Amino acid sequence: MGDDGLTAGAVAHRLGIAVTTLRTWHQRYGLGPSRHESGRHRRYTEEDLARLEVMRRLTADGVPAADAARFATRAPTVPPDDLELGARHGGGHAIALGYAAPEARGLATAAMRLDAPAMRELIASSIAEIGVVQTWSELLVPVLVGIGERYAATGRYIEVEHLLTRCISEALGTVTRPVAYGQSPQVLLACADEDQHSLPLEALAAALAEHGAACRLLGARVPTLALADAVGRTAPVAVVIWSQLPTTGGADQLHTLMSGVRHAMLLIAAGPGWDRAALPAGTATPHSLDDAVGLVLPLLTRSGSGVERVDRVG
Ligand code: B12
Repeated sequence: MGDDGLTAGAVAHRLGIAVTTLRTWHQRYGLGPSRHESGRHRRYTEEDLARLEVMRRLTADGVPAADAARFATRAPTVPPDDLELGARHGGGHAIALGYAAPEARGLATAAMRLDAPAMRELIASSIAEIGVVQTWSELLVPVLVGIGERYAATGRYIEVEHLLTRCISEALGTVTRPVAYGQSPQVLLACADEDQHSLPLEALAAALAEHGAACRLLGARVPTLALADAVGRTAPVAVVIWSQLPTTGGADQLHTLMSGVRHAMLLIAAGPGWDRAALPAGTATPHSLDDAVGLVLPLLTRSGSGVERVDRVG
């Protein structure tokens, strides 16, 4: 923390709680910022943060807020990072993130508390502030990888993974979708057959929307025949197919799909599951969300569909 202290928003991000909760704790229990600077909003010090961390932990464990606040205001202050570390070393309820932004730590904390409103607020405010691509890579991916590793190591926390996934989907879904009057979206997004990992495509749909580009997102587990039908009926200029797992990344489904395509179309095989050596010739394989956006957008500009969209909803 710099000498200036932290704003309420930054503290809420770090602790993984909503700003409104922070305000309530300040108003009701006096757990507010102690540094006063005239002409500026008051800032939270390291000690304030440590007290609030104690408050957060106790309330998360079910201690009534008033009792937790009494304890938190009396407690000797321990830097929050030490508390996180203690929990992790003891194998407690924390997601190990390695190097990650404080915001990602806040989201991980909210996820472990199964605090859906806080998760939604953290993700939505990040999208509003830094956009979908950066929110995906700096906030969401570290926490998704962390929870995946926690699950692999313990076989537990499926409930955390499911609620986190739900909140990410909801927040990505709030990005305003473009409306291209009289024009059909020219991009199709689908998960490979039997693959349930739709979040990366939801991120792509939201990132494209930020650029004013519309798409059709078919979602999880799309059988090859259904995808071929959709391609035949909508003649997209690009199709992005996501495979997360080696078991869903057989290239045969892409060969089958392409054998029926009669128009110019870029096939994009995204995700770590694909058997890359066996993909149909000309298949693009992006390395990141940003890369995938960069592959799709120029096609839309050329074809005159999507990005020259007219209006926005809302
Ligand atoms: C959320 C999640 C789920 C959710 C998915 C919900 C949803 N709507 O998406 C649910 C609960 C359904 C699920 C189910 C399963 N899952 Co899962 N899941 C995850 C988790 C936590 C996040 C997935 C994700 O979104 N990854 C996206 C990013 C984080 O991953 P990435 O591929 O590394 O992304 C980089 C590149 O691919 C690259 N990139 C390249 N091109 C492009 C293009 C675009 C557009 C983007 C965005 C990125 C990109 O950039 C990315 C960084 O952004 C991962 C953990 C992980 N490390 O991924 C496990 C994980 C993928 N799951 C795993 C497993 C084992 C399963 C199950 C088999 C569990 C079970 N026993 O049932 C099932 C399989 C179901 C199925 N048939 O698909 C394993 C896979 C291990 C393996 N390699 O085989 C993982 C790695 C967890 C683990 N560590 O064990 N899962």
